[in-house]
Amino acid sequence: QSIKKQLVHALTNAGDGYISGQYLAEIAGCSRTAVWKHIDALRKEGFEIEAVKKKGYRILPRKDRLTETEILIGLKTDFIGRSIHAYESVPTTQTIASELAAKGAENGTLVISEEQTEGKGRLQRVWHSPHQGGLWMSLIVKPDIPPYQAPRLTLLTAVAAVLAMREMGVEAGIKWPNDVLVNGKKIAGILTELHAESDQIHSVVIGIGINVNQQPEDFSTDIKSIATSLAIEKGENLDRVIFLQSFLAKFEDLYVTFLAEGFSPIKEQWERYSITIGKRVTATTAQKSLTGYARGINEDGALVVKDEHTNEEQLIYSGDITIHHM
Ligand code: BTX
Repeated sequence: QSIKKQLVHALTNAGDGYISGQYLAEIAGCSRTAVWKHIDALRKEGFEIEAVKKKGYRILPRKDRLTETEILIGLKTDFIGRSIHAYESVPTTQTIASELAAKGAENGTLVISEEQTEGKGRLQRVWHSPHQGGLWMSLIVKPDIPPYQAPRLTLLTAVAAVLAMREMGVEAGIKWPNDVLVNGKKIAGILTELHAESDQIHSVVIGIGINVNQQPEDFSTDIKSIATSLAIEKGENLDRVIFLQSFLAKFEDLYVTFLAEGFSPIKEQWERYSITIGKRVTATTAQKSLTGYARGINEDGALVVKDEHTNEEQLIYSGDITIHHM
């Protein structure tokens, strides 16, 4: 640890210049092989260190890193994202967040990782979460609402994501229940997990995956044609920390509004940005499949579809929908 710290210190103080391995070895009081090993360990922690023959090592400025400090500087929230657990690589932030929640983590705790090796979507699906490309995070909230209202938080989160994207100039829309799309392609996904006992919520873990700086070639073949990122849509890379801070602020605003004023103001915004409402859709649930006109959502976040065969309104609580463009 202390050798690593000395190396970082020496490299950082060298500014744009290079430092030879020999010199680093002298400063740290170790062998050149040990220096090399520590440099390798630092790289694994995310430091970018260049090694050039005959010149030595050079550290590149640390930017766009999702560390606790980077996220806290400039964060404009009261409680969302104030307690941060940031990782380089984890299987999934959802499990870590659930464990922290069980141990009494505070309301608004953020778990975030540069990479997830077992990112989860809904219904056992996979969420691709490559290194550096996106924001993979779980928020722990403890709202004083009955458990049946928890799905409203999924809708609220989608609104927060859309507002943050629109602020960056990307015209995102929401496909019921939780897909955030741009030009018909998926840019973000939301997965809400509830920890409750009978009529009492203990905590809600909201998982949010947002594609930020991936390029088309970064997407694996199975999602290449259906996925997009903010960078692709904008034509330039974004600062993930700034986007994250904006998203967290928007989430907090909506969350506070929801608890104080109820779901109507959230529902109104969700419907405004929805690309599902007013369309002919096919809804597929575990029990049935039906086609009809999507009228809106109800207070529980269920999709209201007017079945075109029976002419009756049906409520869809969970499932997937296909939008038919007429
Ligand atoms: P979903 O079930 O609606 O979407 C999963 C589907 O989306 C996959 O089957 C695949 O087709 C597609 N997909 C997978 N990865 C991506 C991607 N990076 N971009 C676009 N499309 C993709 C949505 O589930 C919920 C996703 C929540 C992800 C967050 S990330 C932080 C937290 N940790 C974790 O493991 N999950 C959540």
